[in-house]
Order: sequence, then structure tokens, then C-alpha cells
Amino acid sequence: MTYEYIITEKPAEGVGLIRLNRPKALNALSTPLLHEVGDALRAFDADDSVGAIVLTGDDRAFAAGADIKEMSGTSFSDMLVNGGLIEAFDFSKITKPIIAAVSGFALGGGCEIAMMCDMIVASETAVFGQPEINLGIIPGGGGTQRLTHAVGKALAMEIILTDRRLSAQEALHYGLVNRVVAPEVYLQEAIKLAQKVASKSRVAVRIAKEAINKAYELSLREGLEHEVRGFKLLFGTEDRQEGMNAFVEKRPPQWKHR
Ligand code: DAK
Repeated sequence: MTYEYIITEKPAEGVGLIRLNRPKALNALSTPLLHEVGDALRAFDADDSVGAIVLTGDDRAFAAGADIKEMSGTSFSDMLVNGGLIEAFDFSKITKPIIAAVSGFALGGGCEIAMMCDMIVASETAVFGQPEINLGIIPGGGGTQRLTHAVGKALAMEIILTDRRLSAQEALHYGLVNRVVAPEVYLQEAIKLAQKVASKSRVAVRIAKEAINKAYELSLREGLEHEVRGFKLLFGTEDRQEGMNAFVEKRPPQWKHR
């Protein structure tokens, strides 16, 4: 499939890569671009040769937010009745792990999209922020919730109310990102991490991702019940038998992903 605002490739075994490709606008997230991202995510999610997905921008910007020029012409009733943008800002139906590879600006919707991913590999140049307050709005793609979960209430308040930006090192310190690496290798690192995930049993990875995400939505008791159901469910898979046989026979497992 060919796209206008993104580029997709399979750069390594088991890995699907989506590059945002509006460099002149710092990868501002226009509605058509977001629809293409959604289509590409769904296509990789359904592709048996892909076990994990990397989402990236370019060296200068992961994404500088939703497209302000597009939004400036959006009326209240458009925003109220048009659910397209809200759907586009929801990766929750994607079952395979998504890793954001972030360099440069990850602002507003760009920061929110990075936080919707399951892991973030950041370049030393990455800058995270929610500057919506400067436009007279607040985050609309999950920023007030996911950022608060990640960095805590006090810092989330400062970031969202004053447009305080986080450097890559600060983002690492506060647990927003998995690792910070040199600008020359951030994409390679993210692809390597995705390859590692893709080399595991995909049924187990899927159940694990789902269970971890439930930790944000359920009480501890409900979360523990969810986990144990997933644990038992995996005893019905061929991969569970293979994984345990391989351990006993001292050989690497041959996953069938079922
Ligand atoms: N939208 C549109 N164009 C953008 C843009 C954006 N967010 N960010 C940058 N650009 C464009 C600039 O207009 C400029 O284009 P030309 O004027 O050359 O045509 C080009 O990219 C280069 O930008 P600058 O010349 O400004 O570059 P600088 O290096 O000087 O500054 C910057 C870089 C990132 C600091 C600056 O561009 C900037 O402040 N950008 C805006 C950042 C921002 O405010 N982001 C938050 C946007 S609001 C929702 C979900 C999510 C959202 C809303 C609803 N729902 C589910 C309902 C999200 C909202 C947002 O993200």
C-alpha cells in the first residue's frame, strides 16, 4: 500500500516500521496523516510476518503536535460531532507492541502518540512537552492522563500548565522513556528492541501487553485476576509446551505463535 504522509517498511525480521513523513511541517499530525498511521498500524497488526512495530518521525521532529493550521479552522460543532480525530488518537486496539523512536520535538499530540506506544527509545535530542496551553486548549489525546501516570501529578501539572519541556535525560529520569541513546543510533536501537520482542512467542507477548495495560485501568484485585486468567490461558498454547520442552531439552524454542 502506498501512503502520502507516512512511509512503511520492514527493516528487520519481524519488525514493521512507520515513519511520519511531513518534515517541512515538523510531522504535524494532520487528520489524513493520522488516518494513514491507523491504517498502517492495523495492516502490520494483521501481518503474520510482523511481531512488533516501530513508529518514528525524523531527526528534527518525532511530531510537533496536531496540525494547528488545520485545527484553527475547526468549529466547536465540528470537534463535537467529528469523532475521526478521537479515533485516530487511539492505538488501544493494536495488539502487537509499538515502540516509539523519538528524536527532536515530541510536542502536544506528538508527545501523546509517543506515550500511547508501549515503549519509547529516545535520542539525546528528544524534547517532550504539552504546549497546548499556549493555544488556549488542553491536551486532547490522553496527555493529562498518561503523562500524569508516567511522571506524577506535580510535574504533569507544571508541564501542562506552564509548557515546561522535558529533555531526554529528564524523561528517562522520570520513567517516561525506556532509554536515551546517541542521535545517530536511536532508530537502530528501537528496531533492535522491536526485533527482540518479535523473537518471542507472539501469543505470550500479546497477553503480556494486554495485562500490563490493564494495570492502568483496573484495581489491583481485578488486575491480578486478569493476569491469572491470561496465565492459565497460555497453558492452552503450543508455544507454552514448546517453550518448556525447549528449556528441558536445553535448546532454543521454535515458536509457532499459537
Ligand atoms: N502544526 C502545524 N504546523 C506546524 C506545527 C504544528 N503543530 N509545528 C510546526 N509547524 C510548522 C510551522 O508552521 C513551520 O511551517 P512554515 O511556517 O515554515 O510553513 C514549520 O513547521 C517549521 O516550524 P518552525 O518554523 O516553527 O520551527 P522552529 O524550529 O522555529 O520551532 C517548534 C519549532 C516545534 C518549537 C514550533 O514549530 C512550535 O512551537 N510548534 C507548535 C508546537 C505545538 O504547539 N504543539 C501542540 C499543538 S496542539 C485531540 C488529540 C490531540 C490534540 C488535539 C485533539 N483529540 C483526540 C480531540 C493535540 C493537540 C496539539 O498537539
